[in-house]
Amino acid sequence: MKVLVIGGDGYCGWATALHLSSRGYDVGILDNLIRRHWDAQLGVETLTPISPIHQRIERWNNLSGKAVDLYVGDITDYAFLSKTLREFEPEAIVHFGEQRSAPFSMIDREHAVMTQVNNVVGTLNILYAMKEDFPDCHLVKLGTMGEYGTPNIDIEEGYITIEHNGRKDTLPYPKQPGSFYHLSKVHDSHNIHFACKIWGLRATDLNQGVVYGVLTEETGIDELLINRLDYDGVFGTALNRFCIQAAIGHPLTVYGKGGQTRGFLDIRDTVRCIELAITNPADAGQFRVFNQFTELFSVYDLALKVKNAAIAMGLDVEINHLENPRVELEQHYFNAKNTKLLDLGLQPHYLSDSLLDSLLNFAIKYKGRVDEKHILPKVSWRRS
Ligand code: NAD
Ligand code: USQ
Repeated sequence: MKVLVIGGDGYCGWATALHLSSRGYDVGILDNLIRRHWDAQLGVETLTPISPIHQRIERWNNLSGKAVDLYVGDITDYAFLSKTLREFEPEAIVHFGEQRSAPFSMIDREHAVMTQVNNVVGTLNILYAMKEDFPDCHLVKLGTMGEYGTPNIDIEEGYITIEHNGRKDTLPYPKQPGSFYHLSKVHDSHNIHFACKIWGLRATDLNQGVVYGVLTEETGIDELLINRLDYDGVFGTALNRFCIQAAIGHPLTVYGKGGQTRGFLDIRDTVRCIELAITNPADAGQFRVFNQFTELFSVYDLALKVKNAAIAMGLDVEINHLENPRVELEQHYFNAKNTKLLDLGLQPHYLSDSLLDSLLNFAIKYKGRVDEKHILPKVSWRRS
């Protein structure tokens, strides 16, 4: 099967492209490399020394004997996107190619606009290009658990059945996202749902939780295939950041009380979930939603797990409760369903001591590359 991985130079996309390639899929990567540019603009680098895209693809080709096509360009450029699809002729499109940081989207007006234009226009272009030339192609789109926010009732997978004034209907689950980035995902979901309804396209929206870890079977086999691992206050995410902070002896940065609870998953499960979605495509006209996470943790619980694992390795670690730069509930009910991918055969890698040890050791190996001034959060959600 021919699969185009949009955003294939990024954290989830690179791991997924190699996983699919090793499993025999005919993979193309489309990426405009803007993420490397944003890192440069912010003056940050991933913990890991990632090699240039041409070099990492060539290395994969040499080691695995498998070719991966590369298309460097921007999906907000419709002519480029449409030409690429006609050339590659995908049967499935996996769409990771968005601005994915909540803090980045909250820097100022310019970053909010840029995030929403990049994400919403990019996805809308994909929908039009599919409608024009590839109406049978299956779109596997990365959404986020943060589309739902933190409602005081159980979170279903995409839809909820409601009885109101004696009548009953199954409707899209209410959305209460917590940043202009998370809002862009809600806008995408609405656009995709509508396109499935009016044009009969088939799509799966994967509402993914926070991803952690760095090694997958494929990215771990050679240093030139190494994946990015962000630790900075803009692109770094909770568990990955805590492990890197522990490795350099920086107090773990829990925002506020730390009762914020989210869905989490190992990057080895991300790549598997994508494969499961591709091999079990949505029907024509169907807009399918899966919640893609394996476990729920509060931020404080994660910090405690990292602290304990680090102490057992002889590291000296403290937990700091920083003033929360975000506007979010710090103690709340959170119970989200996640059975659809399990039903398709996902066998989760649950967070274990051995994974924490391996991530901590990985962070120690590259700790010389950490620039401490980028650890504390600098972007505030508030007015002043
Ligand atoms: P990333 O920033 O590492 O990768 C995104 C890639 O998309 C980058 O290589 C970037 O250059 C590319 N890109 C962005 N805009 C583009 C455009 N207009 N045209 C072409 N390429 C473009 O992000 P990631 O962590 O790999 O996340 C991938 C997707 O998964 C995102 O949509 C994100 O919202 C979603 N997601 C990520 C996480 C996580 O914890 N990392 C969790 C849930 C959902
Ligand atoms: N947090 C801390 N300390 C930190 C970093 C984060 O307490 O050092 C807290 C945040 O306040 C928040 C929670 O941890 O309550 C998660 O924050 P995060 O930065 O780990 O993740 P988030 O901003 O939600 O975004 C990440 C990805 C995004 C994806 C999302 C999935 O960057 O692309 O969509 O996770 S989810 O959170 O389920 O929406």
